[in-house]
Amino acid sequence: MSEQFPNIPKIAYEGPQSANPNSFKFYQADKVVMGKPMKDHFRFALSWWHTLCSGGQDMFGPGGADKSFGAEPDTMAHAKAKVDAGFEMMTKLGVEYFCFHDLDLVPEAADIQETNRRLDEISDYMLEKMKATGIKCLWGTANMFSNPRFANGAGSTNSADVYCFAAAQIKKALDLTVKLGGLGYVFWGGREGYETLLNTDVKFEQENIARLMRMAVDYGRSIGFKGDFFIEPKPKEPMKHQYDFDAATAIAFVRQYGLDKDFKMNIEANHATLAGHTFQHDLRISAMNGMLGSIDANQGDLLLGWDTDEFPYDVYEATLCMYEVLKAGGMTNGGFNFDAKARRPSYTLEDIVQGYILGMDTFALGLLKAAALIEDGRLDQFVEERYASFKTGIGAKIRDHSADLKELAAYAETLGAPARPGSGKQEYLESVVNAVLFGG
Ligand code: XLS
Ligand code: CA
Ligand code: CA
Repeated sequence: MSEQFPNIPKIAYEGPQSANPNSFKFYQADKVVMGKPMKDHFRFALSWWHTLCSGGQDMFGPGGADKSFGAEPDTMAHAKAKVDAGFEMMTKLGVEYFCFHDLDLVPEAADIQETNRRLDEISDYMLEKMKATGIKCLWGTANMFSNPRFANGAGSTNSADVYCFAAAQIKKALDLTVKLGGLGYVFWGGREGYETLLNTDVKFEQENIARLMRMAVDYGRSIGFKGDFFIEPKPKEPMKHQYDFDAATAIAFVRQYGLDKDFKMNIEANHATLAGHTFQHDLRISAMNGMLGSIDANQGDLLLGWDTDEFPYDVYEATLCMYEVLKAGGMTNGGFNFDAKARRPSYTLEDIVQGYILGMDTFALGLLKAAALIEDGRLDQFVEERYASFKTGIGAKIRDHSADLKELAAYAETLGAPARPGSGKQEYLESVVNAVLFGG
């Protein structure tokens, strides 16, 4: 089998001074940070769809990236060539995991039996490669949004037949995830949402999504899937209203329908910002609810306002992300999937490799700086002191539920002029972040 990236060597750490574009400047897989090697903090994963399938097309024209990998597109030979290329790229980058949709792996056939046969064939081939390289599966999922049959959603469709088709895809995607030893199974809302209330029964649609998820959990557990199910929130695109808007909405959903023992959140940076939040916000909301499951590591462009899925280079964002991850104690079955693509004008395979290098270096730097922020301790200390009035006296009584509204009102009457809460010191704290990031 011919090499797909003959000009790309195994990517090694050469340090920040290196001028070699095909080297890591900050990512050192085995460097121990806060008690764990870098690679174990991350479990970096390759996204099959962006990396091996998409040619960079947009609404105005086809992409310029050639993803044929020397084979005729839409054939099983091409599916295998993508496996070869993917494993070559992961091996060269030291990326130890991958994520996939069922239909990233093989072309969809006219009927589900033939599609499933193709999936069996390709997953046998992938298993061989996994055994030979030690590369593992982070999570699997089903593409229930591209085919026009899913125009009105999958779990939220108005058609019972389409709903059953979605069930068949989920069943097979779970079989594949278990076969490949995947740690997680993702539900991204896809087209689970609506365009207009004039034709939509929102309550029924949400109940139906929950029923499908419950069936997926029951089936997954029955075939030995021990990992986590993830919901990946996104506020819009492709639908105007997506039901899994953000972490808070998705957490409320899994609790409402009794799915919270099996589901956690897969937080994507670009989806959080589309929801009008920071990436850090959705991570915090997930973590404080014990639901920080996994991360889709990318970034959006705030000037554009759609899901641009860029390789992350913003070190501030990566630092604040890693700050949340470290404080949460890491993720059990999760990792950092680069749901990211090179820009359309960056159409060579080398550009993609360099996208991964950029993303891995950005997060490595983020990890180092987040660890430094925690070690520095000033942020933690400030927050601790900010709420100190709740540790003693009337504040302690509020915390332990031993005071009622009358007692608080009586206490307030003894205070005279209204108390002020103390400065939030945001500017000072931001300067602490800068000092830790750039102070050497
Ligand atoms: C699309 C999503 C998708 C999920 C997996 O916006 O990011 O790629 O991660 O279905
Ligand atoms: Ca996205
Ligand atoms: Ca994603």
